[in-house]
Amino acid sequence: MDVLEAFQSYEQDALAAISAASTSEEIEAVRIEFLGKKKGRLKTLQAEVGKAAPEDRPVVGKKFNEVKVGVEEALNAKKQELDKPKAALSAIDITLPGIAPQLGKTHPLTQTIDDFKELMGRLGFEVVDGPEIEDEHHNFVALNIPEDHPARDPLENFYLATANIAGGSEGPLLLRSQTSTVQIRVMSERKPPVRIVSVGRVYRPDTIDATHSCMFHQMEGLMVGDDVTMAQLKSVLSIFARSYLGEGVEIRFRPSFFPFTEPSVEVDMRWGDDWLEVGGAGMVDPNVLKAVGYDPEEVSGFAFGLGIERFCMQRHQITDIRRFYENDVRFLEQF
Ligand code: FA5
Repeated sequence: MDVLEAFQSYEQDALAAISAASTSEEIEAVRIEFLGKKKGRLKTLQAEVGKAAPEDRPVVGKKFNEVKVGVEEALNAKKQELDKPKAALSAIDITLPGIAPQLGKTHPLTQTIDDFKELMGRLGFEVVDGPEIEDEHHNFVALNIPEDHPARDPLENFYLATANIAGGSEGPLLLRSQTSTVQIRVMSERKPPVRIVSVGRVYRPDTIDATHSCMFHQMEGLMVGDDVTMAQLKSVLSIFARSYLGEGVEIRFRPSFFPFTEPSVEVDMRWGDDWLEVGGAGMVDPNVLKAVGYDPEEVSGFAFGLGIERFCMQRHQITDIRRFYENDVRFLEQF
């Protein structure tokens, strides 16, 4: 019977095409070709069933249905297989809560340092760097600190048990005890006017308590030029303190002494019922200007050195400086 042969070749062609299809698009093309309602090859076969002799019709009709169902099933199975990635994707439950990645944070002192640099930049001060390992010339001599001054006592400093490998100067090396060293480095290299700040670590063998550490940070400021005055120093420090700590900040300038400034002040801030010293400042001493080759008759300048930790403590109501160095994430993640 010709029609049965036609069924067989249809079935063979269809199954071969189904197994050859490798994408959803291809399997859809196979479906249209072999099972399509309008022009598919099945439609032609169906017409053959109608043409069969009446006595053959039950057999032909049954065979037609078998072939049709077989091809449909094979096609659906293949389609499901090809659609699988999509099915797997839709099995992801997007309503489940996610796992939040733990983000790192900047240390509160680093945040303060960044804020300081930005604020002073806006006031027209250039940010410069200086080395933490220093010689006595930059840490003491050029700063007008005489040999017998208590600040030069070996027990008050971290001297290094190493030869002077820095070059350019004689004598022992130490970890700098103040950022004022950078004043000397900058003025030795540049002609006035100078307007810089420098932020960094300093080291002193102080007894550690709630407001003292043996390693801490300072921001040095220096402005030298024609007619630089104490009034300008006070307004720069007041503007700076108000910008960082808010308009309500209570600060005072207390007469003091530093070998490298004259007159000198200490800067205090309200600390509960008391005051906390946050920095030292003053007009650059003529001896310092001379040591770097400037003429004190021509230029004047002011300088200041602020304790970064103490400003940060003020801002965040931190009552113990040791918190900064304990690496306790419960503390650090609050900033
Ligand atoms: C100085 O270091 C001067 N070089 C400041 C200066 C610069 C004066 C320029 C004049 C002109 P003093 O030793 O007072 O000064 O320290 C300055 C600030 O550093 C202090 O006010 C305080 O805020 C901070 N500081 C000092 N010692 C410690 C310490 N052990 N721990 C934490 N902060 C400290």
